[in-house]
Amino acid sequence: MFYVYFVGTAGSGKSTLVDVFSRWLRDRDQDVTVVNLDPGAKWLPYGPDVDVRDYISFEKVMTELTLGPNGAFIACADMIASFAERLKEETEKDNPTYVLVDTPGQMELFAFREAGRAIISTLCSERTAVVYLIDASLMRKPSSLASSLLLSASVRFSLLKPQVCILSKSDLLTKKDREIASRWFEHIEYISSIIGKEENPLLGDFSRSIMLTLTELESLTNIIPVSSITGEGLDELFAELQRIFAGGEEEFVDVGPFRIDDIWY
Ligand SMILES: Nc1nc2c(ncn2[C@@H]2O[C@H](COP(=O)(O)OP(=O)(O)OP(=O)(O)O)[C@@H](O)[C@H]2O)c(=O)[nH]1
Ligand SMILES: [Mg+2]
Repeated sequence: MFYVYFVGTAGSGKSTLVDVFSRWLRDRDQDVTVVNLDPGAKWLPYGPDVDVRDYISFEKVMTELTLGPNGAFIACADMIASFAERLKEETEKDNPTYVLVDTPGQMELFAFREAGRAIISTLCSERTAVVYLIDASLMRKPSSLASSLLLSASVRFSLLKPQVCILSKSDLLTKKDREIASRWFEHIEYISSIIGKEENPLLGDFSRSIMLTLTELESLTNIIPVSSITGEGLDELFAELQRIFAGGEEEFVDVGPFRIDDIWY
């Protein structure tokens, strides 16, 4: 059983890709279970096999705990972790080969809180990969791509799982966008020269520093352009996941939850 979590900023195309990729896999005779972890989802493009909304009502959490939407989302995120064992049982019931997990629009609730890591480790700590979506609309400037890559690296360091970075909604990419994305990794000098031309010199310096830091951290990996509309990149995404699950990418060593004692003693 292989778990794939789709993570990305709000509206980056996670749910649509989970829908399209699950159908793509099923067309290739793969057994797939789709899990929705977004308690606030009003509508989903797919019918989830396992749905966190069966356990938690976002509206109820808001009214009963008299919380605003952000507070309610945080409360829900922590509650989901306490249902993780039940979600796992439900997910494993049909013994699927692939489990595709759609995560909440408020990415930080899943990626940067302890609850997200707890859910991942309860469902299945090994044989897990993260697909990180960078919205193609953030590709308008090299500096936007730089900050998106930094966010992607933050998610990687927070969740400590092998990660595939994709440029979602690739049907919206211009020829120039594609050129920048494809050459980002190959020709650092070329990209530095593009960034240097940005109007605000501070942005240029900032982006260049981010890029060099990511290079040092070996966090610059290939970005796969993927479109849920044209189907571009789905085969490449699948191949990359296969490579990870076949053991092609080393996992970070998971040192478990952070404890303050670790610093002092
Ligand atoms: N052009 C284009 N639009 C897309 C693609 N994928 C998704 N969209 C559109 O982008 C919008 C957001 O898509 P969702 O799949 O709901 O994104 P999401 O990341 O699940 O959104 P949240 O859960 O609210 O964070 C919708 O209007 C989709 O139709 C794509 O590949 N190409
Ligand atoms: Mg969604």
